[in-house]
Amino acid sequence: MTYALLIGQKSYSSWSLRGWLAFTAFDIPVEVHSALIYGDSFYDDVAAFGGHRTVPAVRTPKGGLLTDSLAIGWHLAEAFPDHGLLPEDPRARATAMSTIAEMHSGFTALRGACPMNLRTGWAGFEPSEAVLSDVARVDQLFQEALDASGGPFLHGAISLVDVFYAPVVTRLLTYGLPMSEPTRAYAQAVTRLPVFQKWREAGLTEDDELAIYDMPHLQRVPFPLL
Ligand SMILES: N[C@@H](CCC(=O)N[C@@H](CS)C(=O)NCC(=O)O)C(=O)O
Repeated sequence: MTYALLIGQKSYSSWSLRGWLAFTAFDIPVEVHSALIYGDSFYDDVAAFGGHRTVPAVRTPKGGLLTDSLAIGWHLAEAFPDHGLLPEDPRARATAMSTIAEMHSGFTALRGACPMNLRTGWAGFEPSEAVLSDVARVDQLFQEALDASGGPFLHGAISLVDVFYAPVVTRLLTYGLPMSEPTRAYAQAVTRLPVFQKWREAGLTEDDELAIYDMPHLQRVPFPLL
């Protein structure tokens, strides 16, 4: 028995991207199943998998069920302690856990105003004060971690923190949000990751474009691959 993971559309489901990267960025085998968010049978498909109304969901080989990306990350870090999901150094590990939790429960203005869309970038987006405040905090977290680790990822080698912030990085890029130079270099490291590129390219071929993700009054620009 292996892990089974249920995800939504790759171009649009930011929590699914996190769930999938938590396996694939660390070479943990997983069988991937899909359900269409906004499709007529979405909730039935999630229930048939064993989940409850949202993706990602995971069935563990021992019969456990994880219905939340944070639980998936913590579970895999515990089950695969040698795969580098969290930094070894206790101080960096504490910071990493806090940074992940801050993302999971926060940045609501940024997340609300700038949905993840891996197909399209938007020119002319005017961020509110609340969005700019979220972006400034993200930049601060990135700069502090990169200063301490030396990069190229937040804690040196890729870890769960990068997994949780990958859809934040793409939002910075696709909505043209302000970034410091270290954050821009970090964004490049994330978008050049082969696992990220694999996910994005699969989304471009598999997913229908969803009009619900259109940004009225903004101009479409190609997705910025730095
Ligand atoms: N807290 C959850 C959030 C999951 C979530 O909201 N997923 C979205 C897709 S990105 C979803 O399934 N939305 C469907 C709905 O809420 O109806 C997690 O971390 O996994």
